[in-house]
Amino acid sequence: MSAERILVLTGGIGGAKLCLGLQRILPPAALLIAVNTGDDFEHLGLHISPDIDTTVYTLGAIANPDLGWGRRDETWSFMRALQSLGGETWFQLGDGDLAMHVERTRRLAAGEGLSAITRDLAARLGVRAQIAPMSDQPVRTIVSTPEGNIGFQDYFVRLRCAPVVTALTFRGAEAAEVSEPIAQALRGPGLRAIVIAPSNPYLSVDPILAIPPMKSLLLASSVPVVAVTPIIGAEAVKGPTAKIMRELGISPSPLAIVEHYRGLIQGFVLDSRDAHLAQRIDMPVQLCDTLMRTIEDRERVAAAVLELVAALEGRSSAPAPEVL
Ligand code: FO1
Repeated sequence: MSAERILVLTGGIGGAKLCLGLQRILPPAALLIAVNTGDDFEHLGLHISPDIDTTVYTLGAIANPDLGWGRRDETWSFMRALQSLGGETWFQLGDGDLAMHVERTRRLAAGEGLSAITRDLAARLGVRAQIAPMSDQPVRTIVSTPEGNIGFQDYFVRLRCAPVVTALTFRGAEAAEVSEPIAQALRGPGLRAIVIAPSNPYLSVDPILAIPPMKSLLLASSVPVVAVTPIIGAEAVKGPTAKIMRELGISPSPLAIVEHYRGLIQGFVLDSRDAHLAQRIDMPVQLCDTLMRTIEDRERVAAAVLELVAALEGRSSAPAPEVL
């Protein structure tokens, strides 16, 4: 079998944009996506998997273009009715989105695994790529703050990332297994490369890497592993990455991201605005405008990733620093 598949490790909105670009330029069945489930939580009696849904909606072309999460052309009758009853409304669930959570929760309660449910729901929504949770077992991101430990969505949505982050832990990761579709891809033939999306390294990618067999399989893999920068200059493209880095005592810069993934990646997609930093990165670097506002932007970043992979193929180790 020729090595054709690209495995992407991703979180929410930024990662989903890259995945859409890849889905558009790769042949069908060539894209497998391992999604962070550390953001999952139980809310209003429902199992909510925000990053899975963001990825499914984006690749199914039904994502809300303004919010990045949730569905386009959404209605909010349920939220209004809940509010009139004095219910909890800090986490917004649109009517169409609610159907996803209700159906997922029903199927989980009936004994189906999250991988199987995700595969089926994504296919029903017209997604061509294969999307799988990082694990079928629960892993929950816990944010430590000076006021105590809080769940991820409490930190991210209810408190709008305001608390200072002193540590992040991934409850359940130690005992979790890699989901079957991802484990099979990492063990078997047919994998061409592994791509770490421009998602938040601390909140979105670290929960994936915190699963011990995932880390071992990634390190044992012989295919190129590359990361796309989530930082341009000293700022995150989106979200609280730079804020969290400062709070954890890390100076926000693409160089810190390279350091964070050291030992795992052999190539790095650096934003063209940071071209002056390329000579300080001791592995092949692909320069690219990594801002993804339009569909063309997403395809451009996806193409840059594949160019870097092509340049790395056949190399057992990275030689001298090089800008591609
Ligand atoms: N993000 C918000 O900022 N506010 C919300 O009310 C909200 C609701 C929501 C509902 C379903 C869903 O799949 C995602 C939702 N998100 C919301 C986004 C989400 O919580 C975060 O973007 C991710 O967890 C971070 O990747």
